[in-house]
Amino acid sequence: MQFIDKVKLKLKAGNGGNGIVAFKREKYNPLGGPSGGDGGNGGSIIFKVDTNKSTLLDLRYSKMIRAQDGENGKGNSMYGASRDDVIVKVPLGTIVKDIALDEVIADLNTLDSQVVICQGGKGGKGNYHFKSSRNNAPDFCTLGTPGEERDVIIELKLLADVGLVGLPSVGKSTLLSVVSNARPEIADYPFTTLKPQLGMVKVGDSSFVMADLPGLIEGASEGRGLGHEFLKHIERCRLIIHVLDMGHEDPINDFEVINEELKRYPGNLGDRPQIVLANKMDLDNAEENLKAFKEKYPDIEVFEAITLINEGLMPVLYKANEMLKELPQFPLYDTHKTDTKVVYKYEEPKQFDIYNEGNGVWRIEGDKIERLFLNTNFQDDDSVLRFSRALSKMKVDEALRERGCKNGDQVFIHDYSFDFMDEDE
Ligand SMILES: Nc1nc2c(ncn2[C@@H]2O[C@H](COP(=O)(O)OP(=O)(O)OP(=O)(O)O)[C@@H](O)[C@H]2O)c(=O)[nH]1
Ligand SMILES: [Mg+2]
Repeated sequence: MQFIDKVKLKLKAGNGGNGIVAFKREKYNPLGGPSGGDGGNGGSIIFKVDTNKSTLLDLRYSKMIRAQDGENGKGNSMYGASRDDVIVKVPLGTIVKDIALDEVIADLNTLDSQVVICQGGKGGKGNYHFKSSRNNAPDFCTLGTPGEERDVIIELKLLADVGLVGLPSVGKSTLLSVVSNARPEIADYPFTTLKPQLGMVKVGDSSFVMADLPGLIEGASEGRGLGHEFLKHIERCRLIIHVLDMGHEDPINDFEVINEELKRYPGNLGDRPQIVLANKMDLDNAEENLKAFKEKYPDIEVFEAITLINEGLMPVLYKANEMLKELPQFPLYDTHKTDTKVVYKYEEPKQFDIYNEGNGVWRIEGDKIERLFLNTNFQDDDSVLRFSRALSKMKVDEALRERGCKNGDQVFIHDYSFDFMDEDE
């Protein structure tokens, strides 16, 4: 299970300042000499890994990052000021893709990774520089070179930090929905959630990724209720929030059943750090059940909540955040390199989903299709042709038609849209 966080940015390094032409005018040296100084260098834009970051959230709001231009040279052979580089701090596991070049230009996958993404321009030379025995009054200078400019897509691949674990219908999806921007399906029947859902949770200045996992049942470790399938996801989470429905008949038993399944799973997920969350404290029996739980497990810290109305959850999030700081990171992903392109091992991506947004507007989402989209340079006809061929190979048109998409309807993939043209009509 991977969470792909994606941000599109414009980057512009500073231009180099221009050299200038100037001559000294001194009292005892009326002819003077060339004295135009050099321009300063423009600032570069550098991406640097910062282990305190685990998300791209703070970049999401900056559409453009630019470094300052170098100052022009001055008289008296004085340099113009060079400008500081802009250091953009990103989480480990960030890759930077240049949209126009259509390739990955940086892969910040080690703790000390630091890459110049846009080189600042060099300052030009003032005429002072060009003084020679043959020309002691040069009247020319050079201009600064422009700073590099790029449109990039920044992507982060990471695993969930926290997994929500518990029996079906205890309120896991409800929890994710109130603490993050994820919108999982919520209903009072078991196995509402069949696939993990991820959301970004912000706590103070930090944030972490929370995974809403399908409910577990007794026998899961032997495969009951898609058990292995579901338990597998928990393996990738550093911390478990064990959610209990305190309105149930016997939450102590529920708690033990789940822990037993975790323990039985190969690799012993029973060792994974847990936070115990007593949910649905609004229900009858809840207080009584909680009391019994605390008597049975006096050493376990229990957090009480009514997730439905977002009550009691802040302390849980803070606790999770604190614990995560101490817990080791798992390796982010396996990579192997071929030439300059970086290839990531994905789980087999889902082809695509089609959403009907009404009024003849449709949206297509899906890992594979979105990657295709990102790899397409829409300024380039060949590239666009390749894109549309790939779409037809994935039978996107057919799927759209089946869902009721009509000629002239608008279909969106990311912020790109095209008019639906059904050739069969
Ligand atoms: N009374 C009460 N009901 C809650 C609370 N939290 C969640 N629920 C309800 O419990 C039911 C199940 O919630 P979900 O969030 O779908 O449960 P889940 O754990 O994700 O369930 P599965 O996906 O099936 O494993 C829903 O009807 C929720 O509205 C709570 O604090 N109090
Ligand atoms: Mg659910």
